[in-house]
Amino acid sequence: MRGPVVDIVVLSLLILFFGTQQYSRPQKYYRLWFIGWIFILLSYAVWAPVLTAAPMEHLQEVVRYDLVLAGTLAFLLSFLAAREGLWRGVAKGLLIGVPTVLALDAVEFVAVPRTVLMIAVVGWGAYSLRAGYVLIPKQWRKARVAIYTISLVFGVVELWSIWKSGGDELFDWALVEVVFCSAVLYMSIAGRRSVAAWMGTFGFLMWGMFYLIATMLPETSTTVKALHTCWTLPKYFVAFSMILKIFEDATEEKVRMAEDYRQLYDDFRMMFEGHPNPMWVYAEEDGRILAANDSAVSCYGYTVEEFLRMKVEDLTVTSDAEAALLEALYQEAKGGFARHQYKDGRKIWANISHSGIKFRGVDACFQIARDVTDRVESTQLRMHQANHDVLTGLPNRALLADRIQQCMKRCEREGRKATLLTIDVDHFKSINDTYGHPTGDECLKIVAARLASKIRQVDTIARVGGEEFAAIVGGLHIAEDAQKVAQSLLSVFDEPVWLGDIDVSVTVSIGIAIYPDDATEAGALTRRSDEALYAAKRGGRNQAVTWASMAEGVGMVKELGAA
Ligand code: GH3
Ligand code: MG
Ligand code: MG
Repeated sequence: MRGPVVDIVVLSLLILFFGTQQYSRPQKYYRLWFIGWIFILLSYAVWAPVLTAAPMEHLQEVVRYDLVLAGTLAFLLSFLAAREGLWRGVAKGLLIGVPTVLALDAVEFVAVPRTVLMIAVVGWGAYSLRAGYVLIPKQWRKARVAIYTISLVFGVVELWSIWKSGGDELFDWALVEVVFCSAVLYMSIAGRRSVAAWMGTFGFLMWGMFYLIATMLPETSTTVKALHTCWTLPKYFVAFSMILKIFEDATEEKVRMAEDYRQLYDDFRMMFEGHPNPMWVYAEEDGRILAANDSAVSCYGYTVEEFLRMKVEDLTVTSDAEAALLEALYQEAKGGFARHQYKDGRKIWANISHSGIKFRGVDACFQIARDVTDRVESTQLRMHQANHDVLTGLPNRALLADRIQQCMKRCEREGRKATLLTIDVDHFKSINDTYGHPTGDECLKIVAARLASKIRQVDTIARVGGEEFAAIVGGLHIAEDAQKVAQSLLSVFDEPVWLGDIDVSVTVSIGIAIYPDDATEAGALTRRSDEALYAAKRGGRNQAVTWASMAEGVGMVKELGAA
């Protein structure tokens, strides 16, 4: 065995290290270092057995040199690994390199004509110059000049070596060329501030110098003998520099990531602080506000310190009847609505978007509030308009229909009765004709207000036609209660209606239908109530008639005194 086993063991460990690194890291050059060290290890393994037979010894020599060259080429390429077009360049290199290497290998066994070797060397040199031009980044100006110089000088030296000795030392020169080029590129890739770069450059230079000296001096010289005792040293320098580079990369990455995170944090902080809408973060557990932005401070009127002492529910007005109503209306809307109160007491409608987050290690909720008071109020107005009469402000026929249904259901549940009263102003046409339409309108408003004053909040009175009204009154124990209600409605016109400077005497006629006695369904109940109204009209007006009595042809309820 030749060469210390310890080198092979150490190289194997190195390969293991680079193998794991190239696996777990994105840097492409780690992969080429891994491959490069495998070649170097193989060159040692091939060199280890002592062979004596001439052809085998030559073969061993040739293979060993090929492997070292392949290894150093992998290192050289590793420094250009991030370059685009590298693999195309490598393919072309193989196209020229493989015949060149074969020609150089053949020298060991046969007499290769000088012209063939010269063509191979010139091809190799031309390729190196071209590859250097394409693959070395433009900004590495010094590196380019150095690589061109090395390629040219060694090209000439190699040609001279062929001329002088038939190319015996060609392989050594080619190796020194590749290793020197690697030294130049290592510094370029890692930069002057990298200890790894200095160490690696030094290692490659030393590696090249060892070969250079061994080639130029006779094997028997003491210098060469001394070099052989520490032959692996430059390679360990290179290997150690590569390990160092991996650590440098990791540190650099950590610093960069920390910087990125800081930048990201600053950006988000700025977006939060400067956002035009009020925003805050509160703890999921107890609603404590953990952060609030500038807009929240300026809109809501609390300082940040005050916000931090508050809970999110402190912003909400809870005992607000409207809130419940609109909450129900906007249930489907994303995020929902809330009734908020500013520090100065003003109330707003806020559209709230929220999302769960982790804030300083706490389960929290992030909210954005948009003031949508105008929108909500205009919707509220639109909804009111859709269901109410413009002149009197009373519910219209559509809303009444809804309330009749609700009332009937409630009464059914509670075992109570309800009454539908249809009310029509008597001879209203003549009021119009006498005082004019506008005065007629004023009169209708007063009529509506007087009727409404006798209807409880839970019941409903609606304007269902020109001068026709209808009231649904629930919760009655007996049918006769309906007549009492009708009576109270008739009595509100005991006093004449005062219209500016004229008093107008107004009476109404009322038709009464009872749920569930007269009808159990809204349409029928309405029809019955109408029929009763016409009976009241026919019977002389200013009275209330129940449908039941009408059907029997008796039982008119006359307004006391007025009849
Ligand atoms: P009666 O009901 O007692 O039989 O007599 P009437 O004069 O009230 O007759 P009817 O119900 O048929 O006429 C309703 C009148 O009410 C006709 C119309 O000019 C008037 N009217 C309807 N809507 C309005 C309104 O919005 N404003 C005013 N000023 N008048 C209206
Ligand atoms: Mg009328
Ligand atoms: Mg009418």
